[in-house]
Amino acid sequence: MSVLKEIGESVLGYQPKKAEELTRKALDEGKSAGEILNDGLIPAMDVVGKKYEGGEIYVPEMLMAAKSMKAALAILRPILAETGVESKGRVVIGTVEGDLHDIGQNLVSIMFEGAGYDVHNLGIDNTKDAFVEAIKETKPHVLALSALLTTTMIQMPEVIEALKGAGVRDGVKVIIGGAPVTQEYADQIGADGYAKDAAAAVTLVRDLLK
Ligand code: B1M
Repeated sequence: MSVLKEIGESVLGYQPKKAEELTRKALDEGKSAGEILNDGLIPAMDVVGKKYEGGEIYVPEMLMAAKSMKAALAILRPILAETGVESKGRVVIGTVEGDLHDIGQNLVSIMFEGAGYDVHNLGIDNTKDAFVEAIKETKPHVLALSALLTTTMIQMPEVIEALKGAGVRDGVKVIIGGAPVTQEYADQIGADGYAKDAAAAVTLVRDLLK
């Protein structure tokens, strides 16, 4: 079995320690961080999602799979973020209120760091007021909102309205992402852009700040 497949199996087997060891092994074998992510970790998380959806596994298993993914990501973070370039701009990122899924947004955050942006990661479950406060304090060029649930994506327009109410909407580009979110939704709620994944988020921000 290839080491990338083994990494996927360690996520599916809920083995954080093994995921960590295998990630180091894959790097030693010359695999790139991108290959480990795109051909090992992310497809495994997709399988985990499908198993959950099909009632084959429950939240504790999903959490252990997430832990395994995070253990591997901790090793990949410095490699993905390796950069010598000066800051290209400031980005504030966070999941919206009620949303506890942080793996994807951490990945987006790492990719921004790697592309030379200053990132303020607010973590999970941010109220609209927390976003407004962060915008006032940090004065970012971009606010990136993440939501993984159909029940939490509806917080995104609330955040945009709160920014307008606080008079800070015009000074910041708002972009959105996360599995249930689409370009159509971004247009509908008046966001400045939508990115389907971490790489697309970097391209989007580069284009928006041109
Ligand atoms: Co949750 N969960 N979960 N979960 N979970 C999903 C999202 C789900 C699709 C599973 C399923 O049913 N198939 C489903 C959502 C259904 C829906 O609403 N449509 C679901 C559910 C239902 C739930 C609970 C309600 C379960 C329950 O308690 N009954 C609960 C809700 C908790 C809450 O948030 N309030 C819950 C809980 C959890 C755990 C805590 C156990 C755990 C999260 C742990 C953590 O993140 N620390 C978890 C996990 C792990 C998942 C799955 C399996 C994996 C998510 C993940 O990390 N993917 C997920 C199923 C799936 O996605 N396959 C599922 C890997 C990650 C790299 O991808 O997050 O999509 P992703 O991020 C991508 C893009 O979306 C994009 O770029 C990222 C990288 O390329 N992106 C952005 C994300 N944010 C962006 C921001 C941007 C741009 C791009 O800024 C502009």
